[in-house]
Amino acid sequence: MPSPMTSMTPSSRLIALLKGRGHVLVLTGAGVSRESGIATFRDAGGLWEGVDPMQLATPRAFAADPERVWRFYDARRTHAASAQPNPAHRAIAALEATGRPFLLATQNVDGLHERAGSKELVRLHGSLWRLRCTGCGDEHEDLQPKLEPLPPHCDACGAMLRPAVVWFEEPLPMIEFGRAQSAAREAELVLVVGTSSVVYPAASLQMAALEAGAYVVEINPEATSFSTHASEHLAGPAGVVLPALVAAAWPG
Ligand code: BJW
Ligand code: ZN
Repeated sequence: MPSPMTSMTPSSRLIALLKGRGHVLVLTGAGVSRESGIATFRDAGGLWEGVDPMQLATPRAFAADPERVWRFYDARRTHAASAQPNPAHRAIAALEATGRPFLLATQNVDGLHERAGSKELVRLHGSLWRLRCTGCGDEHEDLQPKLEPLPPHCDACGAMLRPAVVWFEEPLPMIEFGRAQSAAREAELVLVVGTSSVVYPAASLQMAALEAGAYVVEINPEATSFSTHASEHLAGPAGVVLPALVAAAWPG
């Protein structure tokens, strides 16, 4: 396996692919929202620091202590509601707006891509802004950050509501993951932005794209478990690297 080019400067191949008309898939993780002030999971100071994720992000944890799990998600809803999309979210929306075949598959649940204007988007791990009933299965949008009292209950059947996010040991939404897999097979260019690439099956998409022949570029200030496989690694924050890529491909 050849080692990837690690650099702050995009290659001429990447700029040519950006200017072209081929399918583009963008895969994002928590790092893309870091510059909006939203913590990642596994970096220093991240959401999992000093916390066992299995005590917060599994169906078993929710069954054992729904109020604790809800306090975690309520705090994140409150924080995300006051956060703003950053230049990385906007650059991804600008790339889509060039009108080429495009898909954004995000692991993020914060809603910042949508607020930046992304339209062709699949949410692999659900949304902080959707609630699902543990009794009747009804799912609906709820944009108010603070839910009182916790845990909230279903108006229709009285059972507990849960955040419609994907916890460990739960399957990803089939249609959304299927769209991302198809895009990984068809894409000419894949940008993997701000993810540690350790959570499966989301992290299988970048490998699938490589195996199908795509040029796969990782944008991350740190090396990850995917870096040695990437066709190119741009070592910098997404909010700097992505706007620079857009400016390089479409000057003026
Ligand atoms: C910057 C930056 C800047 C910083 N700019 N970058 C093998 C195959 C399949 C599954 C498994 C497997 N091995 C184990 C599993 C199970 C498990 C798994 O993957 N575990 C691993 C951790 C070992 N997977 C699952 O359980 C999944 N489900 C499943 O497999 O179901 C099977 C099944 C089938 C049929 C029936 C039943 C079951 C589900 C996974 C769900 C993950 N959920 C979470 C929580 C979501 C809700 C919430 O938000 O609370 O998703 S965990 C958490 O990790 C969250 C994230 O989306 C996900 C990924 O994290 P992400 O985004 O990569 O963040 P970080 O913090 O890890 O990385 C941030 C990166 O940003 C870093 O690299 C920084 O350097 C970088 N960065 N600043 C750019 N400015
Ligand atoms: Zn219900």
